[in-house]
Amino acid sequence: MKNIWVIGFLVFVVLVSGCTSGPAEPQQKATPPKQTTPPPPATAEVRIENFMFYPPEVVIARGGTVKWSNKDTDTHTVTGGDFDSGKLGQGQTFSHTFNEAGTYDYWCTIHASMRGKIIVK
Ligand SMILES: [Cu+2]
Repeated sequence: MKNIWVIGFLVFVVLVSGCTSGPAEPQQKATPPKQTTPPPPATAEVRIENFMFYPPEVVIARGGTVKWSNKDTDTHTVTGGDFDSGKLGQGQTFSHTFNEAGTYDYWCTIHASMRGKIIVK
């Protein structure tokens, strides 16, 4: 009767070693869950309202266009290092396309406290 156990043990050893030392199969590596961060949008809109740019920070894809709309009755500008809307009256809009990745700070030349940022990825 003891032999049954020995044979069983041997079978077990063979099975286990067969599993671990068999032909190398492509290893199924446990991949971490894919990041589901959506790509930045190609366009974005910024409202100029109550002497603020909203949202104050916008992320867009490279080659994307941002459109600003002045909702205030006061005149504002959208002015950055290499773009300038000039004076925007109430209801006027300005669009700029960003072809280079980077961070673009901009402001209103009339109201020093008005600042915004475009991040191009
Ligand atoms: Cu302004």
